[in-house]
Amino acid sequence: MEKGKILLALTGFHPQRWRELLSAEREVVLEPDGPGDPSITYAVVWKQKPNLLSSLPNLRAIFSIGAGVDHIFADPGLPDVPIVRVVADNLTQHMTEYVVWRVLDHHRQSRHYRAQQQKKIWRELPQRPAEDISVGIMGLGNLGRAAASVLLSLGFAVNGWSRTERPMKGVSSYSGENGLVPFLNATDILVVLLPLTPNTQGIINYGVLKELRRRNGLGGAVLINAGRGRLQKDADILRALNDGTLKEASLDVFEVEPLPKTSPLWSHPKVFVTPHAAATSDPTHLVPIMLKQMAAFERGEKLENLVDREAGY
Ligand code: NDP
Ligand code: OXD
Repeated sequence: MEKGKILLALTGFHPQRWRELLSAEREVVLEPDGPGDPSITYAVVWKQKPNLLSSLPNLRAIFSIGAGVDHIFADPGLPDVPIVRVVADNLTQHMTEYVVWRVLDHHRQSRHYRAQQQKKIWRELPQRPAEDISVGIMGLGNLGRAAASVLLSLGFAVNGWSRTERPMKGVSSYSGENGLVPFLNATDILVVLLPLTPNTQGIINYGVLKELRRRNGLGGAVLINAGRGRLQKDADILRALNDGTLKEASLDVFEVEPLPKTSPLWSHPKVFVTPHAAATSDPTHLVPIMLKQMAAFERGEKLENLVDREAGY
């Protein structure tokens, strides 16, 4: 197979470093040479412009620079070529750090200690054992399982929910629509690591939050979302925080990003906001994996980490 060009089509990411690294092995362009450009064989993308890829007659595969691919499926003219997503130790490690950081922050009552510090109050709060807290991971995939195993090693009880059955040692696993309510009823801290698909859009709504367990020593249920913003309904989260359905939330993703300055989530005392930064795609780690995959594909080997088009992730 002949080496073709890579089209690097990134929105919201600076292409410079990706381009430099990809160019070490292949020619990279930021725009096709007009519609129907036959020289492009791969596209490396984040939120590519609609219908940009459909015009490329020799496109062999699309590479997402992230683990999520909803940004690719948003293209109404998506061509029928394989889509590869990111599965990489570096990204997984970052996500595990984020999840463990946020779980421990809520578990060890950071918000209360910060408030006490501001008032110079010296008062020890009760310490609950981690084993009394159930962390429920919604989306027990590559990232969810990695986070689950570290949480287990810290002593937390861990539940997992997935589309198909995903047994994991030490984790109480639930699956499918029928498993959702039992999973929520057994969960104190809900960690969302789902992909955004037509089936998961808006899933984090008031009704779902109402099902969370709140009879633990935490003093209420906690939501941590590092999956995608459109999995959640921001207004429902605010309602749940304001009426006590939720005790606190850590949100890395939002229905609209960047989170509009007018959003009450910014200044809500029970909310911790990060700007979609839980696990950033680092080209230094990801480009060598992509180049290796392209070379293997051209030797006739199978592409890895392929997206299931029907499932949407
Ligand atoms: P995976 O595909 O490995 O895992 C997805 C998990 O979600 C699987 O367990 C899957 O079930 C489950 N799932 C999918 N649809 C449903 C459904 N309808 N009902 C129940 N469970 C469902 O993805 P990753 O773990 O690699 O990544 C997860 C998501 O994290 C990405 O899609 C992306 O949106 C987000 N992300 C966010 C980042 C950030 O910085 N905030 C960084 C990286 C990723 P099954 O196991 O049965 O297939
Ligand atoms: C991803 C992301 O999907 O960074 O990798 O959101």
